[in-house]
Amino acid sequence: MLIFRQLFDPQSSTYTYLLGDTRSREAVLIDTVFEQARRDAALVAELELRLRWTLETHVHADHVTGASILKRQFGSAIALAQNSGATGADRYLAQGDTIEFGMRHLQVRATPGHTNGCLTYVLDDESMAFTGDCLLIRGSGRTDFQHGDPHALYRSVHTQILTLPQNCLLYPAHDYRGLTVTSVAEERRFNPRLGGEIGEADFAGYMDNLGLPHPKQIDVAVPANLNCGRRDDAEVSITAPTWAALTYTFAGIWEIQPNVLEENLARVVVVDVREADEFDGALGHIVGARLVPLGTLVEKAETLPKDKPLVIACRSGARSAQATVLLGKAGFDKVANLSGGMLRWRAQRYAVDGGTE
Ligand SMILES: N[C@@H](CCC(=O)N[C@@H](CS)C(=O)NCC(=O)O)C(=O)O
Ligand SMILES: [Fe+2]
Repeated sequence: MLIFRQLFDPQSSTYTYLLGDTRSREAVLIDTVFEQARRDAALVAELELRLRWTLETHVHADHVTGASILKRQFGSAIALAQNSGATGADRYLAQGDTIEFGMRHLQVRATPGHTNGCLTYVLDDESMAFTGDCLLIRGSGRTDFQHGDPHALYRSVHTQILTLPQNCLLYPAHDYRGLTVTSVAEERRFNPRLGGEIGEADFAGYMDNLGLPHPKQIDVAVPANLNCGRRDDAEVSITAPTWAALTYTFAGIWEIQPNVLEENLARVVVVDVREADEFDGALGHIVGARLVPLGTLVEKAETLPKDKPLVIACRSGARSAQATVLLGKAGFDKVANLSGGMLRWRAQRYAVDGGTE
């Protein structure tokens, strides 16, 4: 069985794909985005996967890859095309290579044209293929920089992609209209640049007249990606909070586990966002916690300290998760949600004021 997720970066309209083998839990990510590495890492952790590889379909011009950050976190190996000109990868790929994850694998096809180092990854049973910026949904990658060549792209599409089974699903690296997936049969019939009877010269004529502005990030992205996403400038924006060992969730919330809160109780302010009767009720409350019911949190926010970390608690961890969002908007940057709320805190037998056994 296969675990499959399609993830989206709205800034660059990039799709990142997660593929995992259910049995061994080994996984690969295709085309990660630097700014989304934390999100991707959270999903890998929540699905209890072991990230073996981060794969690039090419050296991207519009965003920096998250490959190096993910390698630091998971020890995943970085792979991209031999022809990409990139340094610092763990493996350089060429036509016919395979990337294994558990009992599954991806086959590597060289599909140059958008860049000279573009690859398409085809799943072992040919049910899906990841075409990068070679074939886009009803479109194609541009061919006007990074050694792009419309003739090469035309041949790549016709010999390596449209020859796959008709019902093979095709997943691109980008879509600028929110379209998510297509198939070989569809693109053979309906691709306005490459389908039907359109010939190589027709395609080249089309591409030579696209007239697109260069990607906004190209001057940052290409040098960083030529070194597999290693960069100094943005390292700060991706570092985790240091005041305690927090967990970032795929839902987008920073959480603190009960045992970590217990160790840090003296250094944080616990804000309990339940109602007063719950605060004084059967579950009790954490020693020293301040009661600020969720409905009053925004108006009372200015009474909370900004220099100390805030840990937000409620019954189950749901209302407090929303409280962390509201406090984030109110300008608090050291805020964490107590994972599992008072229910888990009590289940793990940590101390409370009040409450019943
Ligand atoms: N406006 C985008 C441009 C993105 C762009 O040029 N994308 C490339 C892929 S890296 C492409 O081939 N686009 C094809 C198209 O827009 O039709 C940006 O600044 O990042
Ligand atoms: Fe691209």
